[in-house]
Amino acid sequence: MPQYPYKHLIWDECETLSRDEIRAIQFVRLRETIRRCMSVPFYRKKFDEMELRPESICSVDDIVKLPLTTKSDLRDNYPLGFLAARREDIVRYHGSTGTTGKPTIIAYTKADIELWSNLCARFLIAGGLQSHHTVQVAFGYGLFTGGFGLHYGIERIGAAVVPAAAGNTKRQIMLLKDMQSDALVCTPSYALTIAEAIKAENIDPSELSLKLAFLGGEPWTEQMRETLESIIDIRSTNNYGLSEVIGPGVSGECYARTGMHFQEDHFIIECLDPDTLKPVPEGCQGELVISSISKEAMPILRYRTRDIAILYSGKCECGRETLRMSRVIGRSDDMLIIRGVNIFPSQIEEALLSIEGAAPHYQIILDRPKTLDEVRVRVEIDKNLLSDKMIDMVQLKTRIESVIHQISGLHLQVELLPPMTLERYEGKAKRVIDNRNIVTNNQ
Ligand code: DLL
Repeated sequence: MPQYPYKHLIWDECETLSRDEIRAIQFVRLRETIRRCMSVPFYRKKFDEMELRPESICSVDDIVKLPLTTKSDLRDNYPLGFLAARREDIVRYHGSTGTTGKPTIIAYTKADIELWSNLCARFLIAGGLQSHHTVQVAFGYGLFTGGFGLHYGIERIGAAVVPAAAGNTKRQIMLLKDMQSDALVCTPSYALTIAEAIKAENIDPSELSLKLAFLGGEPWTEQMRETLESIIDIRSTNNYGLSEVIGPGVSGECYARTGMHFQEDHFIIECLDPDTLKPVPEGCQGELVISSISKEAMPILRYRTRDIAILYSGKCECGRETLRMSRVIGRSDDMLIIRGVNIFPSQIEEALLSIEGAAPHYQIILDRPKTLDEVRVRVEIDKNLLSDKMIDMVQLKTRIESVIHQISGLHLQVELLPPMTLERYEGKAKRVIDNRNIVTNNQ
């Protein structure tokens, strides 16, 4: 593995500001963001109720005086209630899945896209990408922020993009070989699938030029990284983000891989106890609460990410002094990430409820036998729907699978069960059995 001189792994000078300089920038941008948020009815109402003005914020620490924002606040204001810019100034929309079939819509102005491209460029450079490289993007392109976000970051650096998009593993491998791609961008589980297919096809890794992988969008472990890097000789880095805040580019590992550096000149990070909503001491697990302080179209204040992680401070050998986060250790809600797609059990329940005779007793079983998530939805059906005709049962199963697909965008395998098969619970029903074991360590 080549040793990179870290001084070349900085995209712009703001990345190596001192803590005091970062705080000064954060203060100015936070006040400006509050001013901008006054045009959003949701925030204006909250500020009025709390008698808050931009002048009430006298330091970054005063951020705790500001209201929190949750996914359901965004949902209640679907699609564009959080817009803080004129509709004609919007140049792009993306979306993220939620508890209902409707996504949360995120809007970007030209300046937001510019900012986002730079944020992605920063973590790509930090992880070793260079302008002469070719990068294969195997993320979905569409409402999901992964594909376009990374695509623009790569172009910003001046590297070449192969926009392969997600899926079709054979074609991914062909392109990796034929285009001599230096880097791969996708979810960690898909990277592992590609690596295992390379191994299964007995392709000599020396036929590839792959040296780097930029992986994110879902939880993964150090073990997965080791397996991946034992199959193909690459250096893989982790990157984190979420649509509501901007998309990928909120934080990312540098080549030293000592946690994901937050881009603190554009985001203010808090780590709170999800129950008391009080800050946890550094080094302890808590829920990340993130404010975006440079966005125009949809700035967001104190967004409860529901992602549980640990924050670390201290200067990294790469020269950055920004806060770093551990891997995402878990969630403070019940959201599942299946093959990179966010889904709530309630979405599956919604699908089942729409079919007479299915539900209310169901169970979602998640496994990762190899590298990709497999999901079985076991559902009890009403005795009136039971039939000894195979065709009836197959039709019912297909109907349920297609409603789940319509609501969640995922093809899940449905297993029909006779009444009273599933265990009954006296307290909370255990609807989800997650055997994937993907959140085991936290570096
Ligand atoms: O997944 C943005 C993204 C795309 C990040 C590509 C990195 C690469 P959403 O679809 O809104 O946005 O999902 C956000 O995904 O709250 C986390 O729970 C999870 N997540 C994202 N990155 C990581 C990561 C994108 N590196 C949700 N490790 C977040 C663990 C991650 N979980």
